[in-house]
Amino acid sequence: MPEGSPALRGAIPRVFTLGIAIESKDSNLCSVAPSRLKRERVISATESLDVTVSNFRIALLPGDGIGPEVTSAARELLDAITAIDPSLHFQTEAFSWDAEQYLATGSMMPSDGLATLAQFDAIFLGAIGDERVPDHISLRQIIFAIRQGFNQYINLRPVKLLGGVSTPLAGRGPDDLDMVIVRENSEGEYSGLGGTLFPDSDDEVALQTSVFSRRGVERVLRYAFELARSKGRPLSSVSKGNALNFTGVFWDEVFSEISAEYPDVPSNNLLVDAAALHLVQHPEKFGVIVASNLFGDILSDLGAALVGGLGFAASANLNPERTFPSMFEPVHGSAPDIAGKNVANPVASLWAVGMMLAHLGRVDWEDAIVAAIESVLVDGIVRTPDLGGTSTTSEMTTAIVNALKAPSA
Ligand code: GGG
Repeated sequence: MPEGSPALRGAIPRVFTLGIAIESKDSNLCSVAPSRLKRERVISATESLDVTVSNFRIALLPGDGIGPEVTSAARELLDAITAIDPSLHFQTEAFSWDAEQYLATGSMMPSDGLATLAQFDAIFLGAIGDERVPDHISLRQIIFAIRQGFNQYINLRPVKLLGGVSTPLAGRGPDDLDMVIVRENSEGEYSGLGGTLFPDSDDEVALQTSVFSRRGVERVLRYAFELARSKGRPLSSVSKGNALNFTGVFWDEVFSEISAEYPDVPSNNLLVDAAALHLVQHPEKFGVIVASNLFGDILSDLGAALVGGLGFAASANLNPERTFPSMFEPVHGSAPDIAGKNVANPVASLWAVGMMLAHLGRVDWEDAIVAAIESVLVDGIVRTPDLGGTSTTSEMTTAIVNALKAPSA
């Protein structure tokens, strides 16, 4: 089993003293090689390997728009977990790395931002995006900088219809819509490489370079196969080899090689356009979907639409080797039209907290959080406006927190 495979998820309790070895003061965050920031795991002489420390340090990046509101919901949930199980403690620290910071300093994140975050066990991100800062700058300077800088090459996005939520697909229910999208998260179409020639002229040219490395494609495919095997579900690899004659063909070739290592996992290879069609027509056929950065991003929004909207789309940016902290976020953006009104659906944010706990070794708490969310949705009394209700973000968060039960032993 390769290192960092899903079967190892949660298998590394915090029995380490995390010493931090930071060498970089590089101001170009994207160019900091991950290895220069990595944490040294040092087991001190007095520590025993079977001592589990349950104090987790969580960096909070509320961001812009509705980000602070959904991050407050996440914080409330963490407090509620500690109230139920005092042996689980979360020490949070919030950083105002947002549009205001950009306007004041010219950067979304300080030059030592990654070095600061490297000291945490996990990162929670609310939302990024403000009309005063071009999106390609704000996203690149914080979300992509963290994903690439911390080698978070897996982006997990569950697509699961919960009880009490309706799907736009006629005649379909929760049994038909239960899958996970594994999106390559550090290269592909979002590598950030490219340039422009002859700007502001009739000869203007823009180039955006897709990067598909053998290491990058192999590791995301292996991760997805391990996940499919652990769940006993089929795997669909999504690409576009008939049009992308270099990168698409390469992805398909590597998929064919890796699939030979997993003869027990039923798998198929779909063109991205066909995948979009089949997701709507036959969602029950999908278990795990693996795709490059762009295709995974697009299909996960389609998936969100099938299970109630972006308010239900949670995600985990994982560094499976745990050399760096992983980052957890709702998929939705900053939604400036409803920012500050306390009406955003907090479910994606709370579900992302569940994914964070699973990564920190407490998958039982992820299950408990999703169960609490589902019980509130099935009751149908407390609902934010995106679900046709009139409840506030705070009311829905409190209802979910009140429904939370300790995981069964
Ligand atoms: N909640 C995180 C956020 O603000 N996401 C905005 C976004 O567009 N992200 C792009 C991506 O996930 O690649």
